Amino acid sequence: MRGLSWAQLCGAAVLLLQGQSVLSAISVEVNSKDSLANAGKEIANPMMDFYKKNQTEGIPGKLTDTWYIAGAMFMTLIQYWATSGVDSYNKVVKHDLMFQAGENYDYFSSNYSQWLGNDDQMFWGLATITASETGFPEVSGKPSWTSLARAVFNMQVGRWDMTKCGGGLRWQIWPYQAGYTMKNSISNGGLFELSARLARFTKNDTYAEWAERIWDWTASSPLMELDRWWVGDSTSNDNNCTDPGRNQWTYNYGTYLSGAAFMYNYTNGDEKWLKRVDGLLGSLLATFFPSDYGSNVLSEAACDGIGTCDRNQLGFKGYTAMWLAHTAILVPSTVEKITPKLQGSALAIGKQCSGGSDNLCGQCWGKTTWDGTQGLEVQMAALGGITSNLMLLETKAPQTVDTNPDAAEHHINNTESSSSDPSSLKPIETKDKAGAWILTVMIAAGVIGAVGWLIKTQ
Ligand SMILES: *[C@@H]1O[C@H](CO)[C@@H](O)[C@H](O)[C@H]1NC(C)=O
Ligand SMILES: *[C@@H]1O[C@H](CO)[C@@H](O)[C@H](O)[C@H]1NC(C)=O
Ligand SMILES: *[C@@H]1O[C@H](CO)[C@@H](O)[C@H](O)[C@H]1NC(C)=O
Ligand SMILES: *[C@@H]1O[C@H](CO)[C@@H](O)[C@H](O)[C@H]1NC(C)=O
Ligand SMILES: *[C@@H]1O[C@H](CO)[C@@H](O)[C@H](O)[C@H]1NC(C)=O
Ligand SMILES: CC(=O)N[C@H]1CO[C@H](CO)[C@@H](O)[C@@H]1O
Repeated sequence: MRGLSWAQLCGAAVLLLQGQSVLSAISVEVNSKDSLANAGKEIANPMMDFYKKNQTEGIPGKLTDTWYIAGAMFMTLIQYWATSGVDSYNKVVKHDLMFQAGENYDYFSSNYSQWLGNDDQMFWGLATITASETGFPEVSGKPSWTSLARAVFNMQVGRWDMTKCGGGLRWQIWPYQAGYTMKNSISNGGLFELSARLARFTKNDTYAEWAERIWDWTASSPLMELDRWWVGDSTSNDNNCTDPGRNQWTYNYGTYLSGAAFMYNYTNGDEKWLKRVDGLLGSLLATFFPSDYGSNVLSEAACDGIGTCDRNQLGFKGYTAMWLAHTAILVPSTVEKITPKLQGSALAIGKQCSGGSDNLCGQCWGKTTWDGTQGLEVQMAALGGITSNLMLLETKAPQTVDTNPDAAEHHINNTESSSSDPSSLKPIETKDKAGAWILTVMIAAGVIGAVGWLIKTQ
């Protein structure tokens, strides 16, 4: 049979595929601010619809069954506004981000504090330092965004735990929660990143000293292996933190990488931090840009290809993309490595966001058609991926107090930080574990009131 050649057939198939994706995908030109800003809007609009529908408690900034995700979403929206100029979401972000600071302006409202982990509170800290770095408008009559970030920092370093594993932050805050017996990377890496960003923004060395301390402890623990720049997920306090949880997540690498990038820039180019940036960047790129998707598309490799990411995991790629962009900006020698990876990811996001009539995004950016997932978290991740490319086009580096004096740090009085001073807690010995457990719960109850029932049930 003579007819169409293979080349013609393939050409026809490609045309057909391209035709389909053009019809239903979001158009993305990686070197055009306008194109990226528009793509961001197309992604953020449905995200905000999910946000409204999900505020089922009717409380601003409180999503059903989760608290930190709204904070992570505000972080993403602030970065998007700063680089796109699209300010249509600012009013709600400004109001709801401040609202959730709570009665003590420390993102530890008694509504939620009895079940929060350190990583939950940390995300709000990152949202507020992002506000300071981008010059997001302050709320008059309220503490500056930096002051809120500082309150989170101060509470968290107050929980630095010398009773197990020579230091580190526990995952959970209260002994009655299972994660209290673990130290994990996102809590420690998140506080490391927050410290580094506070240091660079405020130029206050207290934060830099803590960044050094958190890095050094992490590197001495099984959470990080420096010889291969490997970051694990968690480690158990029993056995003195000798066993790492081996799951690989983008955002664990992202926090340590971006924190190291802020420290490199803050120290005006300390070689020590450059080595850490280069090491972690190498392993992040090797681990999370799989060749299956052409090596330039970010993947939550443990779950997005098989479609099993949980609600939390769906969001990680967006944060990681923005932290990669920070790295490219603050450590100029990395820009050539990072740019093609973020550009490839944005192009892939354009194709993946092709679900339904309003181009909903799915979870696996490496797949060229919508994979069927929908919700606030996948929209947020896609917005982060687009925003990371806007950040690369932005000529202004993250600000400091010199250019944004309105966001200077101030002290906020709050009662919890003094009463949770860890030096007032004795190390818990095995023999008096139960007694100490109840004592600690009582201290907790004294602080937050809401856990009184736990003692009664003993
Ligand atoms: C705490 O819960 C109360 C009662 O539902 C609500 O009115 C208040 O707005 C909540 N505060 C925060 C910070 O979520
Ligand atoms: C526990 O680990 C820390 C560092 O991770 C170390 O400094 C300490 O000596 C260890 N303690 C024991 C009893 O092994
Ligand atoms: C630096 O930050 C620490 C921690 O928030 C604070 O206690 C100290 O007062 C700050 N120093 C200055 C000069 O603001
Ligand atoms: C810090 O970041 C700025 C902004 O991108 C950059 O111009 C500067 O070169 C960086 N500093 C170092 C030491 O690389
Ligand atoms: C903070 O607490 C200190 C000591 O209790 C007090 O002197 C100061 O006035 C308080 N500041 C504010 C703003 O409430
Ligand atoms: C009412 C509503 O939209 N609920 C959604 C809140 O968000 C979760 C996670 O994305 C969805 O599973 C719910 O359907």
